[in-house]
Amino acid sequence: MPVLTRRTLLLTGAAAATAATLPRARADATGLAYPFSLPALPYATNANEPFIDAMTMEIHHGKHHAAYVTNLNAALKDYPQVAALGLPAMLAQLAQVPEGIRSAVRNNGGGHVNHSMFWQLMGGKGGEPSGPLADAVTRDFGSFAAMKEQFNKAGAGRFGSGWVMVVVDREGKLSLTSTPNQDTPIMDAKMVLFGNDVWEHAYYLKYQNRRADYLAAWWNVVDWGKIADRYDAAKKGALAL
Ligand code: MN3
Repeated sequence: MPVLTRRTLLLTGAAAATAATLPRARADATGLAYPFSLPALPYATNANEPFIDAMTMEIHHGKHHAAYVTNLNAALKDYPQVAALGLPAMLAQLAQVPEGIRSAVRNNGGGHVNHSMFWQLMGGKGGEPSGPLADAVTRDFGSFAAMKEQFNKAGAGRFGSGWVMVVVDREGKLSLTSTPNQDTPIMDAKMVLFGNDVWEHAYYLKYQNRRADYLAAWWNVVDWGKIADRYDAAKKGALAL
């Protein structure tokens, strides 16, 4: 096993300069420090009905997300120096994670951060953002409607499984991206403002093959207050995941 330390990981490689600006994971209720844990849903499993049904939430959170956490902990069991980095730093420096566990960290670590983010943004009433976030949406996408249209198109166009996300930089500039599988923009040292899961497990029980219908319905459960808080945190460099 290569001898990796937080210092050598942070000081080596092309991603080091940007990765060093990412916040460290904290050993708190977010479950983002080793041993990683499944964060509780911040609402009841039926809170997003009728748009997302309770059984989908139960399986998605209690089985799929839980499996990412279990598998990530198992992968890191014999790699305490990697585990000690915390997830954002680990994902931002994947090339330096030992090859034998790199895929497991990528898939399960990505799955853990993506879902931990995803649960936070739902349980809301939809509508539209307000304040500085609304201004940024208009500036960077043209309008709120244009952002939704581009987001839904990117989500529908993601072949197979993955995510559609809006990323934000330290200046508050927004842009759209889509990632395969459980990859996250954190792997490219970018901050995720919000995103939607377009894996079939996120919608198949209710929507079957109609991903576009799921994407359209999802906006009804978005909590724009939570996303506005993430926007403020991102501009301060204080977004935990
Ligand atoms: Mn999922």
